Amino acid sequence: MISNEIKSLINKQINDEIWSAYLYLSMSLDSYYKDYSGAGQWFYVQAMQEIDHARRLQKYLLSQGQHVDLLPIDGVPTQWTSLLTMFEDAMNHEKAITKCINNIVNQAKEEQDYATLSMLMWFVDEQIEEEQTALTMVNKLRAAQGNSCYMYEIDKSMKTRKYRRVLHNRSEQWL
Ligand code: OFO
Repeated sequence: MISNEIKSLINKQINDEIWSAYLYLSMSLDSYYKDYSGAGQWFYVQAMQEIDHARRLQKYLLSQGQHVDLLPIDGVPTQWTSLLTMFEDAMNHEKAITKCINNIVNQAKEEQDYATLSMLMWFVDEQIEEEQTALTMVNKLRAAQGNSCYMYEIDKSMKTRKYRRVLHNRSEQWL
């Protein structure tokens, strides 16, 4: 059974993951508004994946006999001056999320809570990918500054991103 401290950290992390989804949905909508439909698709997929992250944490709390207390969702920015600033914000956000995950890992280590540590390793690996993906996009967009043809190609390539639901058990059920 997990401690109250771990429960409340995971509960807060669920809120952070859902806030991430809200942030990326906002980025998606701002992209579509500015006719960057590739970036719109890319951020939409990202938003859906964040909901999956929240769901994974919810499933873990339930498995530990805990109630999931959904917290209020704060507002998000709604406009960005460029795709580059959008992706820079996304990259910085992912770095902040990594810190939150590491914070829970540290607490679980301190409590010798191996079940939570095991569950969190998926998130540790996921954050490596999340940060790296955002950094790659930032680097591409920095290189494309002032080159509209290259920007067009980058946006087009982002449109190929597809949502693949993160499954949580072998029978491929949601919970
Ligand atoms: Fe859930 O990884 Fe991004 O925020």
